Order: sequence, then structure tokens, then C-alpha cells
Amino acid sequence: MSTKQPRVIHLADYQVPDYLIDETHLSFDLHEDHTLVQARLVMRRNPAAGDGLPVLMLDGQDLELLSVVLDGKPFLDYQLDEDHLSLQPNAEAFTLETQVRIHPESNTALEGLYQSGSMFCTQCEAEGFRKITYYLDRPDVMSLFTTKVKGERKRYPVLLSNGNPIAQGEEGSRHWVTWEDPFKKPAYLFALVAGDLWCVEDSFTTCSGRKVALRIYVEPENIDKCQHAMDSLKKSMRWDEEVYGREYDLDIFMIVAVNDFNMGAMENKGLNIFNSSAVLAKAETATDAAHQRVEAIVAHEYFHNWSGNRVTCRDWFQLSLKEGFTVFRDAAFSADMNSATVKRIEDVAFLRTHQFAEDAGPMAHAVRPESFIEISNFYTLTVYEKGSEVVGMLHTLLGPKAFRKGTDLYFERHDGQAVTCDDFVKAMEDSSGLDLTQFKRWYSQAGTPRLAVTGQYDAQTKTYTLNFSQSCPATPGQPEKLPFVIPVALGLLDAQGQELPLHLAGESAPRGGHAVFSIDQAEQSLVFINIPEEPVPSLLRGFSAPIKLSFPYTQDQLLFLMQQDSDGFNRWEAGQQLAVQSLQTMIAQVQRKETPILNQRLIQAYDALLQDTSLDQAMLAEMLNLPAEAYLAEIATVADPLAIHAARQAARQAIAEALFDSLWLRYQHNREVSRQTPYVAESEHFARRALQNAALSYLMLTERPEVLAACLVQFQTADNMTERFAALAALVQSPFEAERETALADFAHEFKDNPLVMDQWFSVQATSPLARALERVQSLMGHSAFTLKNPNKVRALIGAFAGQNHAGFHRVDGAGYRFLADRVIELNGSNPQIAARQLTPLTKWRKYAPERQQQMKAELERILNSGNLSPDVYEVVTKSLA
Ligand code: TYR
Repeated sequence: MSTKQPRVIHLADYQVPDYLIDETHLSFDLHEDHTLVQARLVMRRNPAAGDGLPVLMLDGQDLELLSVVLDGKPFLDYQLDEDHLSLQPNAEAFTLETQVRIHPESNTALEGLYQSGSMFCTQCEAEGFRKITYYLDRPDVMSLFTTKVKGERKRYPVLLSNGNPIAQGEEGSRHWVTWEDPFKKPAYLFALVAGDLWCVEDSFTTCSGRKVALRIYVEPENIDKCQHAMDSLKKSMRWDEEVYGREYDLDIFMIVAVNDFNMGAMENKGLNIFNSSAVLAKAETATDAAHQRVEAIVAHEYFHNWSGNRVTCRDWFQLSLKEGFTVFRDAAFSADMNSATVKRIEDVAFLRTHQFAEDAGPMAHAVRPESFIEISNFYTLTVYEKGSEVVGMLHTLLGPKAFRKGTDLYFERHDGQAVTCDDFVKAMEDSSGLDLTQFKRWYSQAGTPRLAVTGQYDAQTKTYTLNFSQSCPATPGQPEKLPFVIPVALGLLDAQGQELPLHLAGESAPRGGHAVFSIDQAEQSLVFINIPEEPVPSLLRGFSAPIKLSFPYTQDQLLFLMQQDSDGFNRWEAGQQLAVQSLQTMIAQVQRKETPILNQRLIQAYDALLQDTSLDQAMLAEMLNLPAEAYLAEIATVADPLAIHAARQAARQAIAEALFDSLWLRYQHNREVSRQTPYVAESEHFARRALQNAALSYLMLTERPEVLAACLVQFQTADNMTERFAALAALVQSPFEAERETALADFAHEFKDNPLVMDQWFSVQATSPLARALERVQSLMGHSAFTLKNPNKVRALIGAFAGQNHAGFHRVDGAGYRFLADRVIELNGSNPQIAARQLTPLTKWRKYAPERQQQMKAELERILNSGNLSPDVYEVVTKSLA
């Protein structure tokens, strides 16, 4: 069957809803082979939508309609098509009742109501509610919900929905609970859970003294892995009160962990549903990174209660209104809980590698997109991560005080409303008095702006001039761009590394040693006076804008910034630039079949860092980490994945050999402290283990027996997953075949019943740069712990291989591409959202040399012609080929 051409939805076509739903009364009757859903909707004509009574069109998909009742009378005069139930109301206000039958037990797309293992759960964002009942499934229709859930008492002792429980009862072997949510909400925030779940309970007293019950529900075997999420929740609640003045508003806050989930987690009102990978964590089974991810996602979903739920989006083009802002909030929270500089480094490295690639590729879109076929495809790095950077730039331009005034105004003005990105910016304008008209181009123009900077020192007049030239490449549908407002935080350093006072010509006084300047024209200069010597500029400190900045630094200047800059982020950045320069030379050497030689000065700089015991260890670990292969590919004009891999490996090897003694000393010291310290999930401990494991990963490249022995001991005896997994990863990448295979087998044996740990086990093999990675991945697909039905498994094995194993995926024979295309075709039928996401590596085909381009394109075409494509996959494939 060929694919039917899906409809394109445009922001410009937005219209207010014709009808409103004041009350939504739902009743679910859960059975093993079907579920009955009754909906009673108290509706009225939307006064803002004009006169007359237009046809009412309710959204609905895959529903078996059993009955329609209008104002208490059976009603037959309706029309049904694949996506709607339409009828003509004859009054301004009316009550519509429907009954439908649905099949959660066979719902593999994991949208709407579905089963995960033995439990029922929902995922309604963005348009899943229409798979539950006929409704106005759009975020600007907000309603008061009452939900009755009925099921077998034995199988489903726990029955949950949004809000507070108000009634319950028994009917033979079945029981029911009715929940009432006192806050109006759009349907995408609806949730229902039924299952045999245990819960960990705690409480939180809000700033106004209200006691809120906190519950985390999990399957019984996971009851010992909830404490970290609970601690994170309480920290988030306190932080949002202290930093944003936001108090929680219900008497109960629930989190439920489910194994089958398309994304990280979902902020349903009062009943957050989480991918179990984003809740469960304890020392023995979760790494430090997993602990930090849990903390960040718990915070993110909790913060949505205000930035998303109390104030929501008018339409899905405004998605970044809630997601960009909430990512900004959770990043600030994580920065406060851990090392702020390291958090910033991680976020920027991620943004530059992945979001910049998206912004330069066929799916490039603005933070507020103009059109889409399938909204699920727009839960992107651009909407989330770049959206967060845009809010961050507002924070930088306004300063913390005016920004907070702005968020207070935004929450107060729009509480209970569904609003737009413009409304958010307007609140910032009104609180600060700034005109943000031009700034708003960040919401409408796609692409990563470039800022070329040069500096000129005039010894005679003691002035230093910075010249800025900005541009932005064309993106699909946007050939020309207008200048952005780019906040550039900077300092000018003297030879001792001291900040010189920043005194702009024409201004009466200096602005201090560190200041933010708005660059808002295509060409622009800043002239600084009273500069006694030629300074080294430290530009874009803290990565104050999501752009590609270039400055013709000499190696000496980069080394100087790496050692001297008071801005921690820019110290790291200088080291990265130096490493990029050297790696690019090495890549060219590999391509010419020469021996790649690492710049000695980089080695010396790393050595100096290793000697500096005052440096934060997490920071040191970051600084020793060479730019990722994916980043080197992103910044290349034509990416050569095999040469990139070979060059980076050679560089790592050279560092390991040259700095063996210092790395070994650091490793042994930290390992000893770890051995003597019980596991603590806190920043100082994360830092120690990060450096220990970064050192181990280098040291193993030397293949020395004492390192192998230490690695095996760490693997076998450490009491926490962070150390064990790092040792396993080092073994998996090593040539010690016997040790590697034994370790993998032991690990799988020990954790065979823990799906999240098995995900790690799949990933570590999928990302191994050793030969025959694809064959290994193929054979792992047959492992008893693997299934294509579980999104975490797909991501752990297929996603990790195609997205992170560049050498394996880009094999010259094209087998990696074929493998991925086959999986996408398979997944298209069962889970379109996941299928579309797995496509990302193939969409980057234009980055590679002609032969690879041909192979990758051919696979995209094969997918396109495989027939019966979901709108999700259709959109990504056609846009990639366009
Ligand atoms: N709103 C969720 C978040 O906090 C994301 C999400 C979106 C989750 C769609 C699930 C889903 O199907 O980021």
C-alpha cells in the first residue's frame, strides 16, 4: 500500500475553538481485552468565536463509537470519519455524552491509553487524548475533569487519575475510584494509571504551610529505587518556591514509573508519568549520570506545574513556551544542586553537537515552527534546548531581577490561560521596559547564527576595537535572515590574566571587568578606551548566545585562556578549540595516510591541568575530554567518520602514553577514596568518580597489565554502578578479549532481571568502536532481554549504535545504513514516534562524501517506498530528501 499524503498544519491558520468544554466527566471500565470509555461533556459555544452555531467537530482516532446522547436524548444524526465525530448542536449550551470502546491491550504506539506490562497508563501529549474518547483535543480548550476508573480489584489495586480522590466503591470483584481535578486543564494533561503498584510516601510543607502528600508508585521489585527521585522532588519544590516564588497547588503529587514510554516523562496535572529510567536510581544499579538525569527530569516535570500546566500553550506551535522555559528552569536548578560550570559545559557540548546539527539539516525549524505534519516530530532539540537558550538570553539581557519580575508578571497575568510565546516576551518587555521586537527573531528564524569577531589594538590611543559581523545560513523555507540580538558576555584580559575595566568610548564610566553587550546589527564595532596593552578577549562567556563565534586566536592565546580565564566555561572552551585545531590536523593526516601526530602543546596543557590540585575535579574531567566524534563531524564541511574516529583514537592514545604517570596517580588516589567512601549521590562525589573514570578510560589505552588488573578489581568489587560500569566500558573498548567477554557475561548474569541495567549493557556494546559492532548489535537483537516493543531497548541498542558508533554505523559497505532503515520500516508499523526518531542519523546524509550520500539517500528512498508510512516517518523522510 502506498502512503496517503498527510495534511500540513500551519501556525498562520490558527483559529479560536468554536466550542468550549466547561466540564469533562469520564468513566473508564478497564478489561483485559477492551476498555469502555464514557464521556459527559458540558459544552457551550465559545463567545470569542463569533455568531451562529457551526458544526461541532470532535477529534477521535481508532475509537469504536457505541452511543451518542445529546442533552439526555439518544442522538443519531452525527457524521463519522477517520478522525472526527461531527454533529450540529441546536443550542448555545448543551451536554454531550458518548460511549466508545478502545483497545489499550493492543496499543503499541504508546499514545492514548495503553498497557505497559500488567499496568494501564496514558500518554496524551500532544494528541493522544483523541485515542481515548471524542474530544476537542487542543491545548486551548481547558476543562474541569472528573474521572471514575473501574477495574478488577486483584489485578489493579491502585487506580489513579489527576487531582484528588473523592469517592470509591466495590462491585463484586471490581472496584472503582473517582478523582476530581480542581484546576482547569487541556486534555493533553489528562492521566490515568491502574496497576498492582507499591508506593513510597513522603510529604512536603509548602511555603504557606500546606502539607502535600508525595507518592512515587512503582512495580514492587523497584520499591528500593525511589529515594533519590523523592529527594529530588522535595528539592525541586523548595527551589521553585525560593527562586520563582511558585508554590504547589494540590494536596497530593504523584509520580508513576512505567517501563514502556516514548519519552522521558510527562507532567500530567498532579500525576506525572515517568519512563522508569527517569525515576529509578540507587547506587548499585544506576550511574552518577543516571542519578543526575533523574534529578533533572523530576525537576523538569515538577516545574511544568506552573510553566506548562497553570499557564499552558495556546497551540502546539507554542510548544517552546512551556518546554524551552522549563528546560531553562531545570538547568538552573541542576546548576544550583551540582557544579554550575560543569552543567553549563555539558549542556553546551550537547547543544552544539546535536541541536546545531538539527538546525543545519533538513528538519531545521524555528523555536516556534511555522508548520508541521506530525507534532510529535517537533519535540526537538530546537524547541527544547535552543528554546531554553532563548529564555537564557532574556535572563542575560534583563538581569536576574527584571527577569524574575517578568516571570511573576507572566504567571499572574496568564494563570489559567493558554497563551503564546509572544505573551511570554510581552511580560518580559513590560517588566523591564526593554523593546524586544528584534529579539523575537530568535523565535521565528531557524538556523545557527554565526558571529565573526576580530580585534584591533591601537597602542597610540590605547583603544581596543572589537569588530562583529553576523550572518545566518539559509534553512528550509527561509532563504534570507535578518540580524539577531546577540548578547555577548565578555572580558578583556591583561598579560597577568586580570580583567581590564570595560570602558566603551562615549560612555562616562567603565562597566566593570565583565559585561554583556548586545550585538544587533549585521556589522558592528565596540571601541574600548584606556586599554594599556593589547588584551586577550574572552568572548561569549558562559556561552551567552547559541551561536557559532569565531575569533582568530593564536595557540598561545588559547593556552593562556585555558589557564587564566576567570570564566570557567571559557577555560574549557579554549581547551576545546585547541583540541579541535589539533584534531582537524590529525584528521587530514589520516586522510593522507600519514601517522597522525597530536600537538605537544595540548599534551603539556593537559599535564599542567593534572598537576593543578586546586582545580575542581569534575571540571578537570571535562577539560580532559576531547571533543566528541559527533561534534567533529558537525563542524566539518565534509565529515569523514572513519578518519575522525581514527584521529581521535590516536589523540587519546597519545595523551594516555604521555601523561601516564599523572593519570595513574590521580586514578589510584581517587579510586582509594571511592573504595573507602560509601556511595553518595552528591556533586563532590560525582566529581571524584568522574575524574577517576576519565583517567581509567585513558589508562586502559596503554594496555599495561597493572591498569588491566586495577580495572578488573574496580569492575568486580566496586559497590556502585558508576565505578562498575566505567570499568566495564573500558574493558569493552579494550583489546583484552577474554576479560571483556567474561565481564560482559558476568554483568548480564548478575543484572538479567533489571531492564534498566540491561539497557546499559546493550548500549556499551552498541557503542563499542571495535570491529564487527553491527554484527554484535544484530545478534543482540535476538537476546532474551531485547524487544523492539520497548522504546528504551530500541534507544539502547539501535539508537546508540546509529547515533553514537560513528565508525560502526558509517561502515563503507553501507550495512549500517541498511540495518537502520530496516528497523525504521519495522517500527513504523508498531510505534511511529520511535520510528521517526530513530531516523535522525540518516537525515544527516548531506554531511558526507558523495558515495556515502548515495548509500544513505538510497535507504531513505527505500523507506519512503516501503508503503503505508505513518505521518511521523513520512514527514521526516520526505523533508530529508527534499
Ligand atoms: N512534556 C514532556 C516533557 O516534559 C514531553 C513529552 C512529550 C512526553 C510527548 C511524552 C510525549 O509523548 O518534556
